[in-house]
Amino acid sequence: MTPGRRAARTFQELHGRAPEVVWSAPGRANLIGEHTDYNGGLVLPFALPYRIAVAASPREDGLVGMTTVDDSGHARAAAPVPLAEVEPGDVTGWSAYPAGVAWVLRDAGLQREGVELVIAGDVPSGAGLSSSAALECAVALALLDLAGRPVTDDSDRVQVARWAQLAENDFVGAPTGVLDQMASLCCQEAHLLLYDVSTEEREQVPFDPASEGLEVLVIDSGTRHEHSESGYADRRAGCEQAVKQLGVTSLSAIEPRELPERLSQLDPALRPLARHVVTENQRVRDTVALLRTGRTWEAGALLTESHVSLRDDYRVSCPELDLAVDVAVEAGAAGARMMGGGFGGSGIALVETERGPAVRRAVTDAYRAEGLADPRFFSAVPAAGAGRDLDR
Ligand code: GAF
Repeated sequence: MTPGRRAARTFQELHGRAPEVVWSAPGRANLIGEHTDYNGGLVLPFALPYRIAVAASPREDGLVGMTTVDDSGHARAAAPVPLAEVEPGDVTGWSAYPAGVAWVLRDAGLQREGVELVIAGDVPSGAGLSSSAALECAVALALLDLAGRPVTDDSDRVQVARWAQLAENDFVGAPTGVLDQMASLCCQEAHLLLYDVSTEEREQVPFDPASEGLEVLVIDSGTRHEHSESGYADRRAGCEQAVKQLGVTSLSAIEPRELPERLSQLDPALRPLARHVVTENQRVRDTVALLRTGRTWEAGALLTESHVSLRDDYRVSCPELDLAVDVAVEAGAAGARMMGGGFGGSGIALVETERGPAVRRAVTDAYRAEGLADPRFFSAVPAAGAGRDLDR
């Protein structure tokens, strides 16, 4: 059963009526362009065929009711939140995401009444595939629809992404960029989304690796290191310091040719951060140029360069992701890299479809040899972005 159908059915069972609206939003993979978003740079994500769906109807008592339902039909309700009074810090755990979105829309003057939400999804959680951004986006779209402002126009989606990011930054308290929300809202089937965070320019880049005998293999390392949140916040703060020292608008305003001179003006501890951001933006441009000319295989080398930069300069990888990347490349992948915030989660490898099973086996064997739990794999095909869930 799809998440949308499960959410709608559970809503009916719990509340004795059909939900007024059902919207869903996907998790994401990012081909390349990591830790560039909050530096005003370039990202190149695509939507995964895994989604979070939200079934919703208004409630008259001013409360935000939130229930999740898992694939075996087990429902779990969070304590309802009073919309008019809720403030950051009041809600913790998973329900902080939907409550945060309601809070943002309340302050924007768009959410005036209570609401009942039932949430179902199949985005693997804790795997760095943006299940939380998918949840925020699906909730935002459902609430806007109930408020009489259904989002259909492509241009409204950037605003929704900003609201969802605000919920995550200011209500949940995670200082993330806008990559995940933009991917969930603006990606299209069979395309990558090239997004420039500074200019807000967007472009859909056709992406069909299967037509070149290739696949994007997602490797879930099954690990999540404790310092992932503090590590992310530290890197972000380091980049902000570098911006101040250089007097630039963002690290992405630095051209690759000015990099050596700019680095020499920086505190040595901050140089690797700036180098990663500037070179990563260039790798995104180079990747798009290769894809546009049907040279997808060659883009693999850029993925591996991105990994090396994230590992050595930005220092957000971890031994489990390094192992997956090294072994995938040794086993014949065109390239591989860690993906997302880092310190655990998933990596991706670009592989010839017929070599996929050998790459999976090699990575699994290497994990076993290190006494690690088996990683999980899936072949990721670019799917549709968020929308009204009609499949129910
Ligand atoms: C996480 C964040 F949520 C994104 O905003 C982005 O910074 C990413 O890490 C790194 O590219 O997914």
